[in-house]
Order: sequence, then structure tokens, then C-alpha cells
Amino acid sequence: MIDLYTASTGNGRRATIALAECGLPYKVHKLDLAKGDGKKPEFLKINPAGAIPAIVDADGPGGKKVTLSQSGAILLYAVEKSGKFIPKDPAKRAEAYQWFMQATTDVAPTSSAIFYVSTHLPVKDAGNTAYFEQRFLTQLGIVDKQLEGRDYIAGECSIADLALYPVIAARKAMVDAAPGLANVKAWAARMAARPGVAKAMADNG
Ligand SMILES: N[C@@H](CCC(=O)N[C@@H](CS)C(=O)NCC(=O)O)C(=O)O
Repeated sequence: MIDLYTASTGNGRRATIALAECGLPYKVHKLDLAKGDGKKPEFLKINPAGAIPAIVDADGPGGKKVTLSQSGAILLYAVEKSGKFIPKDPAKRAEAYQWFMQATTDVAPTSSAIFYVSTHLPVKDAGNTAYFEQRFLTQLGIVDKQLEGRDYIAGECSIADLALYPVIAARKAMVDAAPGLANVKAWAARMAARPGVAKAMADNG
């Protein structure tokens, strides 16, 4: 049983989706970030950065305990442990890695930037928010082209899809309202209908 520390955010959901889709049993510990749960001493022992998600797997490699943070690392840990969602063919695997990186280092940070400029920065500027919203939609346009004629980003369902979906789910209203992106919208509906994703979204909140 893996202990999962999470909250209702895209990063939290990425970890939960990873565990659910990989069929790894987990127990959810929900943190209330607004109330400071992430900065409590007991959680800082698990992730000194005070950020969710984090997992503790008592049955890690060699039967040893593994404590891990960073949603992308948790996703990679889950797929390696289960042997799922990493294409066996080396060329397809490389393609899945490329789109995994696009999701985690391009799209997810842009979505975070929208959040920070519109809620956290001391000076709010609608132009800054619009800049990052446009950047986000441009990045999704690239995914949309890749999805042409494909059900999943790298052909078969892979780490690329599991990494990107929680970002799109968190920005559903913006994506649905955007012109075009027909392939991304159809893919998002396909992802939402997957039993593992649906279970994770319900478990994580
Ligand atoms: N790159 C990290 C980001 C983790 C992160 O920023 N988590 C947020 C919630 S989505 C958090 O816990 N923030 C509280 C804080 O940093 O104080 C990941 O992918 O896990």
C-alpha cells in the first residue's frame, strides 16, 4: 500500500492518476494547503519542500521504503514499478518521453503561471494573464496536431497522456471555450472515460 499525500490540484491529480492507472494500491491523505497542512512538521519530514504530491511506498525496490515528491517523478516511479505506460519499442518510447517532457516542462508550468499571475503576484495585470493563457493555448495547439489520427499522444496510452491530462482537466473551461483544439477536446473526453483516471479524479477530488 502506497501512502499518497495530495490536494485538489493538477500536480496532486497527476500522482493519483499515475497510481490508479498503474493499478498500484494507495491510501489518500488529503492536505488542506490553504490551512498550512503542507508546512506542518509531520509533512515536512515526507517532503521538506512542503509541497504535494508526495508518496511513501513501504514496499519499494528491494523491499525498502521509498519517499518521493514531484508529480513527474511519482508518475515515472509508478510506471516503472508496474511495467505499464512506457512503450516497449525504443522509438515509440523516445516519442512518449518527448511529450511527457512537453506536458511537465512546457504546458504544466504555463498553467501554473496563469494561476500565479492572476492570484499571487502583488500587482495584477490582465495583460500578463492573457499572455500566459495564449501561450497555454499555443502549446495545446502543438498537442492537437500531434493527436491528428491518434487516440493517444504517442500512439498508445503512455506517460505523456497521464502527465498532460490533469493540466487539461484543471483548465477544462478555458480549453472547452477555445476555438479549434478538436483533437485535444476529444482526447480529454477519452482520458476522462478511462476507469483509472475516473477513479483517481474521484479519489483525489
Ligand atoms: N513540480 C512540482 C510542483 C509541486 C507543487 O508546486 N505543489 C503545490 C500544489 S500544486 C504545492 O504543494 N504548493 C504549496 C507550496 O509550495 O507551498 C510537482 O510537479 O509536484
